[in-house]
Amino acid sequence: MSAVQQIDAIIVGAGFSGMYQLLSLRDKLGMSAKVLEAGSGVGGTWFWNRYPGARCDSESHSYMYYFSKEMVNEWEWTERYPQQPEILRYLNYVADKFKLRPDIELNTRMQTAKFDEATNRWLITTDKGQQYSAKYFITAVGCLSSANLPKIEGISDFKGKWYHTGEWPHEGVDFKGKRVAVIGTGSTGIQAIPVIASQAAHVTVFQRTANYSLPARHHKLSGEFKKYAKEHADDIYEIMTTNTNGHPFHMQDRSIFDVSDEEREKIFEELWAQGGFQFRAAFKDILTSQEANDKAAEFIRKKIREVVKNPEVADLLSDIDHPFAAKRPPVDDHYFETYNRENVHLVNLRKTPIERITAKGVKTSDQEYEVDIIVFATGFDALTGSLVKMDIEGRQHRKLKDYWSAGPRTYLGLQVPGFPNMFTITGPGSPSVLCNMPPAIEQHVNWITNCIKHMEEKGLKVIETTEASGDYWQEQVNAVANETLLPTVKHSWYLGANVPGKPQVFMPYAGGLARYTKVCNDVTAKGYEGFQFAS
Ligand code: N01
Repeated sequence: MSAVQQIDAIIVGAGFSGMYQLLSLRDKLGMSAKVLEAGSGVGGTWFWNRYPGARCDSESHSYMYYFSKEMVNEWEWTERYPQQPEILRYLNYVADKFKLRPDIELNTRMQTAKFDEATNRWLITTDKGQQYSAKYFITAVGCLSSANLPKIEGISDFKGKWYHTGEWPHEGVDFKGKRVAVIGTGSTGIQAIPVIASQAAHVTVFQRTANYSLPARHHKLSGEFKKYAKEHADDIYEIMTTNTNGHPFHMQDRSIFDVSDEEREKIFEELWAQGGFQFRAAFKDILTSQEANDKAAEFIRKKIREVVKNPEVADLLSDIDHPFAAKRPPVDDHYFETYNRENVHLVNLRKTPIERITAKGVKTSDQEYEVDIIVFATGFDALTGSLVKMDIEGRQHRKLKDYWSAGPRTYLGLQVPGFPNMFTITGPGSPSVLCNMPPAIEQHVNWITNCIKHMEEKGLKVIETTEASGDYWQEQVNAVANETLLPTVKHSWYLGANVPGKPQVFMPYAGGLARYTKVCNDVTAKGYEGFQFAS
């Protein structure tokens, strides 16, 4: 162990949130801060998720920071939806432009973070033997970064290669001539399957739950659009930060029942042709009224049946058991069309569940599928997984993983009762995954930075939230979720239901970014209501 280094703040994670938090504390407040990052490069989610077809399904001009006008003008996206390598290039450009690298420790995993009640400081250790004493401890670990590998018996018996999409090898995977199994048809599987199918000899897709997906209609950005996005950056940012999902378009202020059947069909057709999440924003009640949702859902089912030529396969793909967008809807590039390929076979796990992995492949209840490669597109231990994996200890030796054993408890998704001076960027209880992430991250980092500025100016040593605030916020999170159809899906990762044994609590704040921002601003205006300070 090396000597303890005194520092103002330790940040864990060098993705979108950690890098902006570093920049904000260091360059805006003149504080000392360091980012600890387990990966060998910056980028967070976009450093790890390198599976074939990995893209963002937010449009590129909205999937970026807006805090620097110069950067918005300088950076040029090439496609409507950016691919993983382009996003990673962007984040590396940000690290270079703002000279962040000297304060980012790569290949360094935080091991323990313990709050010392005698000094009101966090003692943080790393796997490299470093020790830091920091006033502030900020987690920037992402919401979808702890890979969920299902406990299917026999994985270690498999003689071929297997990969989880969230921990994809940097050198890539050569699928040429290979028989491939893909398990999982969430956003990731739906992005990866068409690309793998175009390279492999044969692909068997193991579907447990059929999923809606919206066409992306990817295209290269025209010079005209790039110019428009730069010239209208302020307006675009205004739209993103004053709506529900942080996207660069507003939800239409009309009910699905305000229009005739013909008019509705026309609107859906136009948005389907346009592609992307605008479809979800066509009517304000798609996610709040089951009857409204049924209309949108039926339109998508009809589209699936139109695209997929084999009626049995079309039935399997369109037999969807939950409301549209109540699980995170994927955006795809010819996903349903892929099932018209000769080399793609769909297995219905609802009828024939996986029994085990064997030396040769995947054994379901009715047959063994021999494959060379298995791809687990099985998602993440979302929102809390990365946080509880870390050894974080607050007041009176309270361990985060114990405190959250019945589900996460936070105030505003920003702080946890009993964990003073610790902030959780996009923590559970904030809009995070229900939003386009960069504006949600900027809002959180700005709030945390302003709070720290306030503390430094007033000479305050400690900020912490209370059990009562945690209870109050949990009620708010549940109440706004219950205004929507989101909690009706019992097998969603929003509830933690995808990880066996995980407590099932609705985790993100479903009230939308604009409403949430107002709540945070009101809390500040009322002298940080719900937090306590000590000097
Ligand atoms: O994970 P998921 P994901 N046996 O949990 C199946 C974001 N994202 O990585 O639905 C068989 O959604 C599981 O089946 P079921 C985005 O927020 C963003 O796809 O549980 N199957 C499901 O089909 C997204 O929502 C982008 O029945 C098993 C799949 O695996 C989030 O990441 C791109 C199984 C997992 O789907 C997670 O998406 C990609 C088992 N034992 C992802 N266990 C962007 O573009 C699980 N499954 C920004």
